[in-house]
Amino acid sequence: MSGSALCGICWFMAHTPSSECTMTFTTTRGPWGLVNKAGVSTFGAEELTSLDKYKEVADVNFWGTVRVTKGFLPHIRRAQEGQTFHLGQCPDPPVQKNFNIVKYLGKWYEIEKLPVSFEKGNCIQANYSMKENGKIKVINQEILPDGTVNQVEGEATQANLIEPAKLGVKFFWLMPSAPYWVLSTDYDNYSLVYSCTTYIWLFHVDYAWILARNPHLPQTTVKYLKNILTSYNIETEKMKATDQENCPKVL
Ligand SMILES: *[C@@H]1O[C@H](CO)[C@@H](O)[C@H](O)[C@H]1NC(C)=O
Ligand SMILES: CC(=O)N[C@H]1CO[C@H](CO)[C@@H](O)[C@@H]1O
Repeated sequence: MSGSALCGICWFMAHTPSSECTMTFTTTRGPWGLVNKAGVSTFGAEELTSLDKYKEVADVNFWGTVRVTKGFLPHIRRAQEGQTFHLGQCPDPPVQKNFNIVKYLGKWYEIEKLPVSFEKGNCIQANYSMKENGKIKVINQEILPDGTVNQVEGEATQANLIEPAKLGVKFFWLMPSAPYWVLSTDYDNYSLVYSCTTYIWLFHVDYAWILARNPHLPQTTVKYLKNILTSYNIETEKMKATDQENCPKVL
């Protein structure tokens, strides 16, 4: 969910600062997007910092926002664990040059991702294919802990042909498009995908995925891709491997 999508909520809370409202969001687990019903994000250490800290980062005009944010925190805290949450707006790392969407289509396996969700699906795979309307069909599949297959279909678009590696992906028509930026790919072996969401102008949450054409990717490649993230000041410590062992052939 993007910052703009939260505006209605901000407005509501700004105008009713002491109100208790329980909000449930249907959100996707990043652009990789397996649907879950959770809150929006987890707030970590920053949540414990004083209001003065927010004062430093926020313009005076943003005070309403800060108050809203503080009021908002309890509602979103119970959401996904382990998300990488930072003060400030999203970074703007460079993306894959001369990105070729056609070479990128097909099947990808999720090797590692940031953040970890408490929902531990495994065998997470995606299949990208071209639609007649020029958009990209996205099919994500995972095996849930109870053994059932969860499949979600979405649509990706290249919003800006000057930077074709910056895609947007959505899984429901009313959901705002989430960024899906291909930072680096060789098309045949690996892809490094980054996404970031700014919440209420003050915070951002990083998402990153290492994908591969095979269920396994050499550690040297994984390390190479993590170093790219690190070089853009994107934390990789919380990345977790996706289990791709003993996956059924149906996927
Ligand atoms: C990917 O999706 C396309 C279009 O739905 C389909 O034709 C193709 O067989 C799929 N590929 C795999 C590997 O599932
Ligand atoms: C470095 C590496 O693993 N390269 C491989 C990428 O994929 C192509 C096509 O499958 C292989 O030929 C390369 O060896």
